[in-house]
Amino acid sequence: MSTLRLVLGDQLTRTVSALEGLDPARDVVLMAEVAEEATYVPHHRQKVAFVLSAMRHFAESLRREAITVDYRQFDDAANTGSLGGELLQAVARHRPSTVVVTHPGEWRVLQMMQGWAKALAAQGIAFEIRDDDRFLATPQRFALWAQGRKALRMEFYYREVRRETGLLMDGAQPAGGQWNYDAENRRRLPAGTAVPTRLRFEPDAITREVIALVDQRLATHFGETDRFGWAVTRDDALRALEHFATEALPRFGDFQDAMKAGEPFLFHGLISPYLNVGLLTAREVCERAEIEYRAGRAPINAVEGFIRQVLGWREYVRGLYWLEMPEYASLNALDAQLPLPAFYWNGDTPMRCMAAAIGDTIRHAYSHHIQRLMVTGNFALLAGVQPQALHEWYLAAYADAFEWVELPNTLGMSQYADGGRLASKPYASSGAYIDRMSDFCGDCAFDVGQKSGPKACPFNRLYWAFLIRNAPRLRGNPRMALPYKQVDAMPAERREAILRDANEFLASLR
Ligand code: DLZ
Repeated sequence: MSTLRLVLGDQLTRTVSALEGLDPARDVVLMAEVAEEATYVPHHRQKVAFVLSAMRHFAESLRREAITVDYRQFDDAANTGSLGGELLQAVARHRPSTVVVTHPGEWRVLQMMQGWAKALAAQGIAFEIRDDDRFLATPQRFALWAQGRKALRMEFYYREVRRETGLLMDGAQPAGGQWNYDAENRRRLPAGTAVPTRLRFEPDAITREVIALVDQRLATHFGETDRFGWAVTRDDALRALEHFATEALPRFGDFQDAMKAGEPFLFHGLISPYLNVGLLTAREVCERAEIEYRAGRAPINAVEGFIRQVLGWREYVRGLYWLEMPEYASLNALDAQLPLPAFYWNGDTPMRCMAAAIGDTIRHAYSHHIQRLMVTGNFALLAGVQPQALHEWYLAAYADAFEWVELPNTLGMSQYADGGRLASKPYASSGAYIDRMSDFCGDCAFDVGQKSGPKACPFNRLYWAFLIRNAPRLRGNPRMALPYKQVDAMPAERREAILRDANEFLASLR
C-alpha cells in the first residue's frame, strides 16, 4: 500500500504536511513543472525560473535522503501541461492506494483538487488534502476572529497572533511597550546614506538550464532573466535571511517607506519569495529578527515593523483570502474600468517614479512595498484602472506573488475594491507623498509643484479628480473628512476644471 505525495512549486518545505509520515521504502513524491501554472497569467520569466529551479533543487534534496521523486520537467515529451494531467499519469504509473496533498495556496488549485478527488474515488484511490501548517495561524482562527466584524483591521488580529505566538512579547506586554511602531517607519532617506550591497546567488548549472528553458519557451512573457540572483535552496535562503538580519534590518524600520532612484532594495528583507515558496518559514524569520532586537543590535521600530509584515499582514491577508474567496476576486467597489496602461508591461513612461518601479520589476521581478503601494498601486487607483487587470499584473510581475497574498493586497489594500473591508481608507495620494519620500521628483519630466496642465505631475492631476469622482462612495468615511472638506470648499468651476484636466490625461493613456 503506497502513497503518492504531490508537492507543488510553493510547498518546498521539508516538513510540509504532504510529506508527513513518508515511508521512503514505499512512497513516491510527485513534482511536476507544467505549462498551465506558468501561463495562466504571463508570469515574469525570472519568477518562473525561480520557482522551477527551487523545485528541481528541492527534488534533489529529497533524493539525497533516498526518497523516490517522480519529477516531470517542463519539456519532457509526455508532459500533459497540467497538474491534474500529471497526477493522473503518475497514478497510472505507481498505482498508489492513497494520494496526499497539502492544501494549495490558491482557490483555483483547490477547485482543481476537488475535481481530482472524484476521479481518484472512481478508481478506488483515497485522496487526502492536509492543512498547510506552515503559517502562524490557521484560516479557521482568522474566520473565528472575523466573525461579526464588519471591518477587518489588521492591527487587532496582529495583536492576537502576537499574544498567541509569544513573538516579540515581554510576558503579556508587547516588547518595547507598544504594539505598533508604524509612526517610526516613515523617514525619508538622507542624501549620502550608505545602502548595503545585497547578497546575490550566482545561478548554478540547474538554474542556468532553467533560465535557458524559460527564455526559450516563455519568450513572450514579462520581464528579464539576466540579473537572476535569487537563492533557490533552503541553505542559500537562510544565508539571505542572515545577511538581511545583520546588514539591513537595523535600518529597515526607519526607512521602510523611503524610495531612492537606483536603489531597488534599500533595507528591505528580500526574503518574501523564499517565504512564499516554502524555503523559509514565517516563524523562523520572525524569531531571527527578534534575536537581533534582544541582542540590542536592531531597534524595536525595525524588528516590530518587520514582524508586523510577516506575522501581521501576511497572516491576515491569507485569512481574508480564504474567508472571502471566490467573491473577493471580482470586487470593484469604486467601479474602476480603465484598461491597464501599456507602460505597466514595458516601463515606457516619462513619470520617473513609475519608470523606476516598473523598471525594477522588469529587471528583478521585485520592487519594494512602497513602490508597489504608493507608486504603481496609487497611480492605478487614482487613474481608475480595472482592479482585476491590475491584480493579474501584480500576480504575474513579482517573484513573491502568489494569489493568496497578492490578491487581497491588490484589491483590498491598494485599490479599495472591497469597499473598505481591509483598509480603513484608500491609499490615495498626490505627487507630494512621492516627493516627500523619494528623490524621484527632482529630475522628473513633470513638475510636482504644478497641480494641473500638461507639465503637472500626473499624480497631482489625478488626485483631486479621484476624490471628486468617488465622492458618493467615499465622503461618508470619517478618515476622508479632511480631503472632502477641501473638495467642498472648491467652487463648482474649479471641480469641473479638475475633472476636465484629469480626463485629458486619462485619454492619453487609452
Ligand atoms: C507559480 C508556479 C509555477 C510558475 N509553476 C509551477 C509548476 O510548474 N508546478 C507547480 O507545482 N507549481 C508551480 N507554481 C506554483 C503554483 O502555481 C502554486 O502551487 C499555486 O499557485 C498555488 O499556490
